[in-house]
Amino acid sequence: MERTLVLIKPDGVQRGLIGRIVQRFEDKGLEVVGMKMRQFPLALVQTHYSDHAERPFYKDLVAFMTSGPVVAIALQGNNAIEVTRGLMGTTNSAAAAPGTIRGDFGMSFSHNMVHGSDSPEAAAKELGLFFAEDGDLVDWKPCTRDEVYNAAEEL
Ligand code: IDP
Ligand code: MG
Repeated sequence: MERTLVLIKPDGVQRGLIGRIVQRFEDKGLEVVGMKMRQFPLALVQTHYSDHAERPFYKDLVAFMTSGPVVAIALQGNNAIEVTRGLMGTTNSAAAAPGTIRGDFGMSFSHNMVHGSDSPEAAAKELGLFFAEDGDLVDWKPCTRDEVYNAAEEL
């Protein structure tokens, strides 16, 4: 199964959306295998967004992401990266489709409540930044897994 990193950004935490955002992922059948809340250090957030270092919004982005508490979540499932990005919606919340997290809860490009890894390489990098391999991630099998998936086809 694939793993991906989700961040609930400071706007999502401040607006009291942690529960409703996590609910979306649980409802879909994604499995939570790690979760921590921190005001993460600047160096970590800069490394996390290093691919965007040359973009005009980079400085504001890292300032925003270190301005308050963030919830980091490790999710697991078949095709978890793409499924998670689909649940999040497009980057600009105002244009994101209804039914997605950004489409249902937001109006902003930058205050768009959630981050999700966009490739297997990014997921590996980002999970490694936010979670220690030894101890921070939990290997477990939800008792619902054999119902969420058709084991004959998908597991
Ligand atoms: P993503 O979060 O949908 O993957 P990225 O292009 O990876 O979007 O950008 C990272 C984050 O930077 C976005 O989630 C958003 O918060 C911010 N961002 C991206 N593009 C813009 C922009 O044009 N204006 C303001 N903020 C932006
Ligand atoms: Mg991105």
